[in-house]
Amino acid sequence: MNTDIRNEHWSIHEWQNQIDELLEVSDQPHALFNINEDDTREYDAIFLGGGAGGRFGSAYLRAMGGRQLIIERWPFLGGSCPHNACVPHHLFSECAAELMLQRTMAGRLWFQDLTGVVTSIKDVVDVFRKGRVGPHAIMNYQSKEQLDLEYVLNAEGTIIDPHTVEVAGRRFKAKNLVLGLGARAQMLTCPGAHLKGIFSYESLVEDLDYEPGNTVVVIGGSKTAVEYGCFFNATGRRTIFVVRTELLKLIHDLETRGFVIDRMKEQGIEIWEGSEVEHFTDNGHGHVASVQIRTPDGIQTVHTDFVFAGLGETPNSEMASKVLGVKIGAKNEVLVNPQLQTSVPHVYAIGDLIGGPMEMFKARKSGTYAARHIMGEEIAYDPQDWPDFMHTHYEVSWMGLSEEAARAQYENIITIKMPPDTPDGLDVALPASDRTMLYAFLEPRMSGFQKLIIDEASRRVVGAHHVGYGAKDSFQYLYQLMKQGLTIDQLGDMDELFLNPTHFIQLSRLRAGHRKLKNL
Ligand code: KPC
Repeated sequence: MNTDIRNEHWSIHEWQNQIDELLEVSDQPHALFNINEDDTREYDAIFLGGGAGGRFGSAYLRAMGGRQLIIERWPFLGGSCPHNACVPHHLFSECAAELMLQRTMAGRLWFQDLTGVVTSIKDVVDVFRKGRVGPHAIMNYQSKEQLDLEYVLNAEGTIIDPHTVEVAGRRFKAKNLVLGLGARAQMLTCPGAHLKGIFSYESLVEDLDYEPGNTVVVIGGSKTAVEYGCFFNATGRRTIFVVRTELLKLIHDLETRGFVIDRMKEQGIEIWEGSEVEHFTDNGHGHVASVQIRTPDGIQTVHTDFVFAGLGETPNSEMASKVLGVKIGAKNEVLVNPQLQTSVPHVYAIGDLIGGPMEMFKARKSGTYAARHIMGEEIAYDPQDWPDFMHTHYEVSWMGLSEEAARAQYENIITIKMPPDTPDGLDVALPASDRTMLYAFLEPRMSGFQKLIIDEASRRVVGAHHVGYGAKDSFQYLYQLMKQGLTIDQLGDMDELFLNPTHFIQLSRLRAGHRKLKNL
């Protein structure tokens, strides 16, 4: 069944009800067509996939006067972010931060004693599952009523050729095809990996239908594994990370990484590095009962009914490779040039489909850059470096060089740190700001860590690192300034919103008067 919704003008709440219903009956084909049949122009582009890349690319192309069409298999636009990736992970990370505060302050002020209390994982997953159609509905409403985009939802598009896609019994033609088919969670392959109770970020929010027991095994040592693992730990469960090499290699600054890992260990997290899962055993009903793990000290068996695999993602490049013959890289990613063009004329690829970094900014930017190229602009996009972040129980943000890389690259490096290097170590009441005030006063070693890295000769900021809360927002702007050559003097001349999470402006001002810079 297909429904023409061009003349429907649903409110966000009405959209929520529609999406809820369509998600409930996902086995019955029911496409929603929002096509402007009055527009007789040929489409400039079909965006196959309505995630962040397809949506932003479409909006940009439409804004430039072009005609676009999005074809999306889910009943909503926005892709994996609001459905099973960034949005749930931020919800879980916020819970981890709240629970760590609650547990740390237990028995003091108004905080309840949570000693021995294990809080529900399933309840939080249910909160997400119930609420996620809210953002979904906003994406659909905004795209139709405010951005005037054309789209087909809730139907899988099939590529016919570089100019043609078939969806729900109709064929659409365009001058160009933009592939934004996303990526999927990498699966384990060892014996028993098919058992129930072994989750990825995708299956967790779809399939969790029981309350996990008190032991969790997390496989992987990078962003997804750590972000979910810290939440499970914060609920009061024994949490073991099984990491093939080392934990959190993506945080290059060793001091920052050390602070992050030490605080994870303080929360009771067990980190088994140099270790790999050999197999899982069945409890007799198709559910995981235990995990056999090869560690540097021999085989260990952990009894658990709940395993989380955070192994990274694989681009969904199969259809494009098979039907169109687009060239694929070693990690299954569709290869593109700086204009986002694939090896096949008139076929572009954007977002997670083109490989790492599988981050929102790249999905959105690559979509808009492809649109601009299609509309005749000269552009080049090469996502080489970017400000980055992740969550443990804290928010960790970084940009530019690590201290080690900066020292290798420049003759003299100056650092400005909080807490400073003193015999007191971390046990001092700074940094302190929003969401770290209670730690600063009651558990100072937990109040965070921050470091600014400056090339002495040019006085330029070349790196910054932050563990605490609220710095992500400043880093996305600070990074632009850093790329433009921001000096310690210019940073110190800014007006800070006191108390602010990074303290960098005030500390730079204290040192900026020195012709010969010193550490602080
Ligand atoms: C939190 C949020 O922005 C919802 S998910 C975004 C999807 S999109 O706007 O298409 O990048």
